[in-house]
Amino acid sequence: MNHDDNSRIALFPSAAIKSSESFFGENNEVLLDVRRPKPFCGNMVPRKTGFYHLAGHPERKYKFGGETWTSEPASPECEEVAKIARNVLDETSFVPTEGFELNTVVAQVYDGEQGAIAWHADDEKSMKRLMGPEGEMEVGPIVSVSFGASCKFSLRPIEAERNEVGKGRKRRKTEKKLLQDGDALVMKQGLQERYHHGIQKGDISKGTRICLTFRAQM
Ligand SMILES: O=C(O)CCC(=O)C(=O)O
Repeated sequence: MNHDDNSRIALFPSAAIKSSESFFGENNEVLLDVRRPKPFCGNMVPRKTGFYHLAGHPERKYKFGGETWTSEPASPECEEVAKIARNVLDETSFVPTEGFELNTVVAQVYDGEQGAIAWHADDEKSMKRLMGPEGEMEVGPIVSVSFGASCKFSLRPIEAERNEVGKGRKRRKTEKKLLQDGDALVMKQGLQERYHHGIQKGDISKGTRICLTFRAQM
């Protein structure tokens, strides 16, 4: 599969060649169990979130911003996208590791240009961790598949880097990746410990965007 790979992420353009309408119906009615998180600092959260477990796996919990979601069984459409996510992961440099399986899905539904998700890492305690090259445990790879409106996905190091020019002034360089309908993105093992990701306000185009993120949870 054609993809753009670097040490942190791999992007697979059009991995889900069926459009969002054929996966989710014209009104995305298959993702009925999404809910808007509680207001944060008095502000409405500009997206809705759902959480599902894949076939053959038990119910699990997802925590974000002090809130907990209990998984529902994934819809057949989600299961279909899960196959794509697993295929995509097989195409990366990830070596299949015993006991590591994508088993849950976080769905984010963004209402167009106001949609956003704050800087964060998917590093909850429940995430399955694998041994890293230096002997430390790291969150395993995570695969997201985007549908509908396009967005710029932002990534920046958690630790500030020394700015050689600015004599010790610190900078954190933000990298942005364009994600379009049907694109899959792999956040590789070890990324969550070193980088935050998010989508900034104004970085989603008009229309609804759905992102399904496939994770391995304990
Ligand atoms: O919508 C996206 O592409 C990112 C979603 C995300 O970061 C998350 O669900 O934790």
